[in-house]
Amino acid sequence: MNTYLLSNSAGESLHGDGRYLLTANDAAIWQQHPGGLHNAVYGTVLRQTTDGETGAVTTTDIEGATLFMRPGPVRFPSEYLTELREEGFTILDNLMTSDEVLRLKGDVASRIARNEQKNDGRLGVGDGVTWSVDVARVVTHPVALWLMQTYLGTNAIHFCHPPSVTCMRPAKELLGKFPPLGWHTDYPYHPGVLERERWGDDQPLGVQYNICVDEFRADNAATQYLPDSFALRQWPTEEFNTGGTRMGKGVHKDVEQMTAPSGSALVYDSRTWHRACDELNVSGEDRVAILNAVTPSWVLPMVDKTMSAKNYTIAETDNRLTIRERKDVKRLCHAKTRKPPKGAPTVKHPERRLG
Ligand SMILES: O=C(O)CCC(=O)C(=O)O
Repeated sequence: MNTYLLSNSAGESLHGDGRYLLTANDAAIWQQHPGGLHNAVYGTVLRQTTDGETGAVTTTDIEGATLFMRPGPVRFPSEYLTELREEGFTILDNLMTSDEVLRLKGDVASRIARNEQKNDGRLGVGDGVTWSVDVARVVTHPVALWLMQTYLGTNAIHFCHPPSVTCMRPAKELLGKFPPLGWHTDYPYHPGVLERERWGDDQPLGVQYNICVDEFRADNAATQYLPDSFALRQWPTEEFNTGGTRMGKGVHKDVEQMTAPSGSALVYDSRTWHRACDELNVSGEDRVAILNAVTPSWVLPMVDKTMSAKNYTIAETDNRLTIRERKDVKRLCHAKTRKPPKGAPTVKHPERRLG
């Protein structure tokens, strides 16, 4: 289904009951009907007028307010949540428009133009929110935030490292090889970080939000994963990390790849066994993605975020965001870690590396 999100100039999402909220649930999803924009949850109908000059922005009159319209997800947010709860993984689609994708890919290409590593593996392209409005906008997407907050059982969430734009270079030396290792679960489900006995808690402590700027395909190293492995509640076994990954064979017989359209995101429980499979980028092209490790905001981040917060104070991206997006960048990327609630699991000093 074609859906839309409507927001006010502050960037808050209009819900069918007339409320503007910071995140977007089912009631923030609008569909085009002959009489106007229809809200399936409340039955509300809004008349709309299109801006004839740009054709890009449609405004709708609700009690005199001007609203901005952008494409919404294909399904209702609650459907992604159900899938995430049942399967530990969902693909949240339509988070970036094709214009945003093109612009971001151009920005990434110019930032890495002089990098010597042209093949075999991922390049980190740094703290995206400081140089790209498109990165800041997609990491604060209101449906994604609703989904992750609801899954983690708290509105107080944060990112455990600055949003990390990565570029997977085409394989060359690695072509046809089966490198060992790489299987892991994501932060805070790292050995020595979270008490082992708490990995099985029903309330998850981490969700990964990896935005596929490029389409993730089998031929450009879409992330490998073991379906349903989030339910194992343990670090991958040694044999999983031995002797290279041959999908469909031996211990890796059930391994699949997380294929997803450009502009969508892989959202998975951080306990999912998965691996960056550099050797499978046989496309001859770069594969761009934005990685985010998301937890309740009392969980210690993986890296010290103070320098990133400092850099952001002079970033010109901030002026181009809505008030709501700015506040979200601040709380997700730059705010201090909160105190743990009573009874919270102990999270030890994290390893200083990306998962
Ligand atoms: O880039 C990839 O395909 C893998 C990403 C990953 O391993 C992670 O986010 O932990």
